[in-house]
Amino acid sequence: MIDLTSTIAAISTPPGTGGIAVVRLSGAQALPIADQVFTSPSGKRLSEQKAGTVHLGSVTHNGETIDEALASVFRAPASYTGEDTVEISCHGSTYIQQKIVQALIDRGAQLAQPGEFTMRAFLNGKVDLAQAEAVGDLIASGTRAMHRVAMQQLRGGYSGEIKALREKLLHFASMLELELDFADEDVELANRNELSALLKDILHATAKLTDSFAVGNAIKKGVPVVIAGSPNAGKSTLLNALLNEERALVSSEAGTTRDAIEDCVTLGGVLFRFIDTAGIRSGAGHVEQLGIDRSYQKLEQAQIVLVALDATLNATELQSSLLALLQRIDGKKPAIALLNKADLLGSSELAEKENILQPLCRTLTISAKARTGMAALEERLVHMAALPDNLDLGIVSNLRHYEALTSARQALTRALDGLSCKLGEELIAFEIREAAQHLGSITGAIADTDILNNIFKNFCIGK
Ligand SMILES: Nc1nc2c(ncn2[C@@H]2O[C@H](COP(=O)(O)OP(=O)(O)O)[C@@H](O)[C@H]2O)c(=O)[nH]1
Ligand SMILES: [Mg+2]
Repeated sequence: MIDLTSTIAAISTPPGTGGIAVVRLSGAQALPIADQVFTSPSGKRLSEQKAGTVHLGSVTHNGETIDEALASVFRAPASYTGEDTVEISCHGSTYIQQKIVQALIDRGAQLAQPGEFTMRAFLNGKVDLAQAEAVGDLIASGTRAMHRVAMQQLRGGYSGEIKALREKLLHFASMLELELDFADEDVELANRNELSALLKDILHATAKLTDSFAVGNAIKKGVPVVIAGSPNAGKSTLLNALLNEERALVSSEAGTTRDAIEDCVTLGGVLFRFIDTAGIRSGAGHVEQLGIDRSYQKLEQAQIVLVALDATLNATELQSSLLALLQRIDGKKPAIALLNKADLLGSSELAEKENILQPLCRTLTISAKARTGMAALEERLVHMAALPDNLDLGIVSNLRHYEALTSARQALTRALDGLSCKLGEELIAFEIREAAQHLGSITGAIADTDILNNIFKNFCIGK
């Protein structure tokens, strides 16, 4: 069970030494506990101070002065957690931080669990569950797009829409259930045409949200860019150049890369996940063939495809190599052909080959080994990964939400099918309630302890 009666304390700033650190204390006993360790020169106790005030004083424990610090006083419900809260800003020595937490625990506080402050904010109705999760995303945001998506979710995002959809579903479910009570009289409280139209609307709205997950997930986990091409084209060298480190094994022996290697890097403010694949060729041995199959799978997941080509090959070989890959992706994904190993060719020969490839696919000339042409490639990638400008509403980046929405869609589809083949109202009501339950799990209208523990265990302590 989740216990809200205790008063919890933790260091809220990152572990280690810093200029200052913040120790947070929240719960019904926050002020009385703080009074036992914090003294103002005026002698006035924190529990006598107004909400939203900050006080300079000393922190003492067992007769020893630990620090000169600032204490901020918040009172329920106007605090992050919705409870009485004291935040002590102290000097950032790890010794001082730990001593202060120890002093608070000795006076009756309990050490907070990861994310417990935010969990309390949720349980006390300060934020819904999707907003609480957004706090974790906001802290983890390393790019502008991640920050924007987390920020819109923190501000309510699609929570309002989901709450409204859920209420409509629950209304219709109860109408259908009420009809059962009048089964003999054959009344129809829930208009079937209206219900069918509503289900279609809701299905459309949830589909829009689940569709946005491709973008949301790319923002969170990096835009997936697959590097594909024949063996020895320089794919692994290119991966290393893009990541600016020696991540993948490079060898002149064909078929060295047999498994996909991937890593993330931020370019121009966008997080990319580059995926190096096994070179695609016919006549490969068994293990290499498994790698090639993986390459095809990875191509499926790609948002952008880089086709590495060895510029020393003749024009016909280059063309057929590029065409084979373009056929694979079937025009479904944006691709860039990379005429690699430019350092080995004269400029006129290079220009000639580039002209041949350009009509098939946008082509850039690079040397992955000498790292030339990389700036133009990066610029192109950033341009291609540009996010929609109307990001501000309804981008789902949270896997839990995506799964809940997908389950809701399935239940809604079953309900619609049930309506069209005139299934009994109790079965339709059951599906509608199921859809409503999945929607409710997103905002936390329905949330059990396991779900909560699962969500908040990934938070830092002190948040
Ligand atoms: N001269 C030159 N050699 C390169 C370039 N890129 C890759 N290579 C070489 O080509 C060979 C195959 O490279 P690798 O990255 O392992 O190719 P992969 O099989 O496509 O992953 C290695 O010997 C690399 O050093 C380049 O831009 N210029
Ligand atoms: Mg390789």
